[in-house]
Parts: sequence; structure tokens; C-alpha cells
Amino acid sequence: ATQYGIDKALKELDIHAENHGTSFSQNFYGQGKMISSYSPVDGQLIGKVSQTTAEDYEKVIQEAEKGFKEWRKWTAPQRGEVVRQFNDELRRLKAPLGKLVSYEMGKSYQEGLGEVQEMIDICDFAVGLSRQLYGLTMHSERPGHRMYEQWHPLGVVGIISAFNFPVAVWSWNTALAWVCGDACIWKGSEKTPLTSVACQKIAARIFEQNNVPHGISSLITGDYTVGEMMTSDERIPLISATGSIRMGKVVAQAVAKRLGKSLLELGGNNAIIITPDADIKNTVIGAVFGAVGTCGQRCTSTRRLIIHESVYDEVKHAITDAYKQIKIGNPLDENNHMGPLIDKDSVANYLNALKSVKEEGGNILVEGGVLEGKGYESGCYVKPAIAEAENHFKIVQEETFAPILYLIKYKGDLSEAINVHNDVVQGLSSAIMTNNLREAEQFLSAEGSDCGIANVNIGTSGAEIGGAFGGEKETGGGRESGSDAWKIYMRRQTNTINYTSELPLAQGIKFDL
Ligand code: UN1
Repeated sequence: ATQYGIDKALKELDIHAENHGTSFSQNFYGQGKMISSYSPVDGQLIGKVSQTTAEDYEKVIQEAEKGFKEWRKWTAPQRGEVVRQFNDELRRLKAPLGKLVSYEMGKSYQEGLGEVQEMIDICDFAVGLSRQLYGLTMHSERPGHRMYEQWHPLGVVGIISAFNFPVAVWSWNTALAWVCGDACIWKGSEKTPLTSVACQKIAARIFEQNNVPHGISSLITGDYTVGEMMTSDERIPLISATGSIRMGKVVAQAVAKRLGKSLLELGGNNAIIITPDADIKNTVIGAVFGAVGTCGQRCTSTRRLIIHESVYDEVKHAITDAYKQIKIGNPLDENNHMGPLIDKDSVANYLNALKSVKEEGGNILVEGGVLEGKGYESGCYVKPAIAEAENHFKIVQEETFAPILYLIKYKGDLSEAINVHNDVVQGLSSAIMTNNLREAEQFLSAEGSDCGIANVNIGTSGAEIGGAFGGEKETGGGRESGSDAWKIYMRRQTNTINYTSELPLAQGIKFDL
């Protein structure tokens, strides 16, 4: 690790061996049991944080509520100015933060930098937004009346994020929620606690310099029991949660029970349809990056290729050939394409999936397996695998968070491929590779892809922050990041103002006294 400058990065981010995991300001505290963070890169202990206890949480929520009451009085451009300064700090610390993401989570350093770039981009977006947050004006049916709507800060927002994008997903939520005037409490993944601590330190420092009230950025740490403190808490009007479908169903029910709002970003089972008119060279790049990037642990990772029979063999050979070039190893070494899985549980899931696909009659084209020996001591490095399979296989219907790609053949026209494509419970990201205008438009039409994201001639992963990010069906329906995703972080108020000396009723109702 020292060789790749991890010690220096930790120092620049002010991360020590023991950082308490609860904070509503620059001061970390907490008495809970210690969680150790081991790097999947080399198996080394990076540091420890304490799990948030019920008592710790109570301090955080009370401070957040108190802070919100002040923060909502700041103008949105004033709040935007704080986000702008926070972003300057992210730009300055891009390299060390990208490195820590790579070391604690295991994605390639380039992808770690890319993730911090997403934070920078959403902050820029949020700063611009702080002078917008537009509401509509309407024409009243009554004379001498003005009608319009305005957007007010919502309150305390609870953010639950996953290990795979340990910093960007937090920023998609917070950058918007902060300019909207909300206080944010973040439970990062207990698998990547130090990246959370690093982010909280940056925010708390900039906030303190600007006299932002305490509790506008808070951090809590731990397993699902800590998440439950927020989901069941009626003081939190919005819970934004990213993770598995199983987790999302639990969160959604807990929040709905108290009539709170939830924004859910759950599993994907993303496919690329490859038609007879596809550009094969670009298809290979898009599909391989989509399948092995982040070691197959993006919610947008490519899991299925649905290939027309006329180009099936050509695509199959091109992809299997490309897999031979993939270098697996320390993700901080920029010669490698693919780092480790997050932990050994994840390796076990990967192995089980490979076993299942064989049992269900799949044909393994590129054999997977766990890597051993020098450089692979953490036990988390695996080979990316490819299997020929059928869409209805139980294992193909599931999201396995690992680099396993399924090849599925279609014979008829594009409608058949779209049927196969949509025949899964998830609906996050999708793509078609074709130079045929009719096919591309059919895929994007109401009868086409049923996903929240549908691309033409690019892969399924690597969305830009400017669009709304999220998906349909069991992906949960939430939208984060760009477009008008900010609206969920605010409450809408419709105002009607009568400036006459009469009091006419709407709908022409007569009521004389
Ligand atoms: C995720 O995997 O949770 O579109 C987010 C992408 C990234 C974000 C992925 N911009 O692949």
C-alpha cells in the first residue's frame, strides 16, 4: 500500500487508525463496538470506526433538526456558495480521495477518480441549481387572484448508501439536499467506513469555516440496525436508500408505515441488445467495460447480452478474445483493468452463481475462479466469467454482484429481443447496439426498454450526472442526481393570493351571508 501512496493519501484526508464513526460536526464521537475496515486489495487493516449506538444517533438527529431550523433561513444561493467551496476542496483532494476509494472498495484507481469526478460534477450542478429551484405560476380562474407554487426545504434527509459507490451516491443526495435547505444524515456502508469519514471531514471543515449550523452534514456508521434507527424515525421525512432489492423492500415498508417518503435505488439486471446492424468493435468495448468494470459491482453493470443469431458467433468470439486481455490485480496499479470483489462473502456469491448457471444447463465459455498466489493474498480476486444461458434461468433473473456475463441468443425481430430484455424484475439500465434508426427508435419507444435508463450505441454503465438516475419495477422507482431529481428534497406549496375587495369562491360556488 505504501508503494501506491496510500499512507500519504490517508494523511491528506486526515484519516487515522481509529476514527470514530459518528459525527454531526468536525468532532467524531461514539461508544459503539468497533468496526474494522480491511482492504480487499491486500487484506490489510486500514482503520476502525465505532458503530453508532441509539444514544449516539439521538444526538445526531436532535442536532440535525436544530440545524435545519437555521439552515432553511439561509437563501438558496448562500447555501450554494457553501457547496461551491466544498467542491473546491473535492477538486483539491480528488487524487487522495480517489485512491482511498480504490483501496477501501477495490475499484481501479481510474474508476476511483471517476467517482470523485461525479461528486465534483453534481456539486457544480447543485450550485447552478441554487439560483433556480423553479416553481410554476398558474392562471387563476378567479379575477384578481394570483396563483403560483414554491418549493421549500423539506427537513432532515436520511441517506443510506452502498459500498460500491461509497462517495458519489452520498454526494448526489447531499449536494442537492443542501442547496434545497435540508440537513443530511448519512449511513455509509459498513464495508467502506473510512471513505465516509473522509467525506464527512471535508464537509464539516468547510461548513465550520462558513458558520453553517451543526448537523447539516452528519455521519452514522454500522449495519442495518443503524439504518433502522432512521427508517422508523418520523423526524426524517425522506429516506434515500441505495442497495439490494431485499434491503429496499424492508426500507420501503418501514418508511411507508409512518407515511414518510422514500427514494429507492435498488438492483439492476442490465442488458445490451446486439442487433445485426451493430458496430461490433464498439459493442465489445461497451460490453466488456460494463461487465468487468468495478469487478461487476455497479448497479449499472452489464449482466446480459441479447445477441441476434446472425452475429452471435462473431460477437461471442470477439468478447471471449477481449476477456483474454483483461489484467486482474491491484487496482492501484494502473496497468490492471480489474481489482478484487469487496469481500469473501461476495466471492462465495460469485462461486454459487457459477455453480447455479451450470446446474441450470448453461454453457461456460470463459471459466471463472478465485485467483491465488502473489498479489492475490486478500482472497477477493476472481476471474471474469462468461456463460451462454437462457433468460428464464433462475440465476439469470437475479442480480449477482460480480463479473459474470450471460450470452442469450435471439432469432426473430427486435420485438422478440425486447421481450427477453424486459422479462426480468429489475428495470435500471439498458442499451441497444445498432446503426439502424428503426431499431434504435423502437427500443426507445413506449413499447421498447422498460428501464429508467435506455442508451443507444453506448453500454449500460457510466451514466452522466446531468440526467435523472434510477429505474423502474423492483429497482425501486427513485430518481437521483440530475434533471429535476431535486424536487424530492423539497416540499411543494401552492399559493393563491386574492388582491381584490371581494371573496369569490372557486368552481363558481355561491355562498351569500
Ligand atoms: C451505482 O452503481 O450504484 O452509471 C451507481 C454509473 C455510475 C453510477 C453507478 N455513474 O455506472
